[in-house]
Amino acid sequence: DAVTLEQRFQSKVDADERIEPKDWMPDAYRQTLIRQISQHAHSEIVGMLPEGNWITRAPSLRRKAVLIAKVQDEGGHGMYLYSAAETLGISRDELIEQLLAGTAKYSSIFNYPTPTWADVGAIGWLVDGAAIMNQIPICRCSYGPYARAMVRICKEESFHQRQGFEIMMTLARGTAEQKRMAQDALNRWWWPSLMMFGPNDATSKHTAQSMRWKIKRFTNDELRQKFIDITVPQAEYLGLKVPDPDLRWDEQTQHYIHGPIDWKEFEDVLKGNGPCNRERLETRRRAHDEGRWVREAALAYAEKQRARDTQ
Ligand code: FAQ
Repeated sequence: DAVTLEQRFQSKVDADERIEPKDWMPDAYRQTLIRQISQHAHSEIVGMLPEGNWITRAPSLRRKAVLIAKVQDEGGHGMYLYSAAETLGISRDELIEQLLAGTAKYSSIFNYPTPTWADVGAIGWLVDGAAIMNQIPICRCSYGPYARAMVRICKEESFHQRQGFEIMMTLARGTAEQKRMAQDALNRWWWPSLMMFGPNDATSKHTAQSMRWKIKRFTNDELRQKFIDITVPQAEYLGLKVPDPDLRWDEQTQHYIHGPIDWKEFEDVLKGNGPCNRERLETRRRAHDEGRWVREAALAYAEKQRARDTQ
């Protein structure tokens, strides 16, 4: 009966065995994974836009080639993750419809603008840095297809983080104007990067259950703290100042203590009122419309092949 199935499922999870698409799983586990994996996939796809904005204006051929490769990687991660979500019984069309209708979430971070080249550096350093911190533990997620997708994605994110840090280093060691640009980008991306990890543990509604299911291996606050502890010394190395007057090292706990996060801003962005929410969705909708003929042509071609094969 159902209780036994659920118990057997939980013992498998407890024993660190992987759950695969054809295995029995509680419906709530399936729905949680569809929610998280699809939000993750949408984030990768919308996440191409802030940096894509700089492809035509990258300051050198090398920077341009690297940036194109990075943005393409993010697109690939999105496709990979849509495939992982599809193993749970939802179609890619349905997921994309939800994104374009504005009913699906994607990461808050991609609703901020990229007015200068230093933003490309700050995104690689901070946003990809935060993404890795969050995603390395997902390589050990209980759901097989998600965990396996994350292995390659993390390797690529790690290269992205390094390219971002290298841009920041070049700017921080450049002219006074370049250093000012790097500092300004850090000022604007720091707090939104901390918000990427999600609400405080006290208000995170899914964490406890997702930890029991080993979809999440650490809480939002734990990962945020790890990110701060690793990133603050990197800012110091760059000679830049983290825009938090309350930030201090705590000898006793061996962690940095940070000032309050503006959760009102986070909620506003989630409600669709961040600086670029409308623009991002508008761009995705336009891309979807403009790609319609490609999808139609591919379908017509597949039809023709099928007709030929069955003759
Ligand atoms: N933005 O109860 P929790 C990337 C929502 S990295 C928007 O704590 P959960 C790489 C949450 O969905 C970015 N919404 O939820 C890249 C839930 O809403 P719901 C993507 C957020 O799931 C780099 C509600 O708040 N990474 O794309 C955010 O246990 C550079 C309550 O929150 C992932 O998605 C937020 N920041 O924990 C690409 C990683 N935070 O669904 C291009 C996988 C929370 O009930 C360039 N995801 N919410 O309506 C996760 O690890 C988790 O889903 C969390 C949230 C940690 C994000």
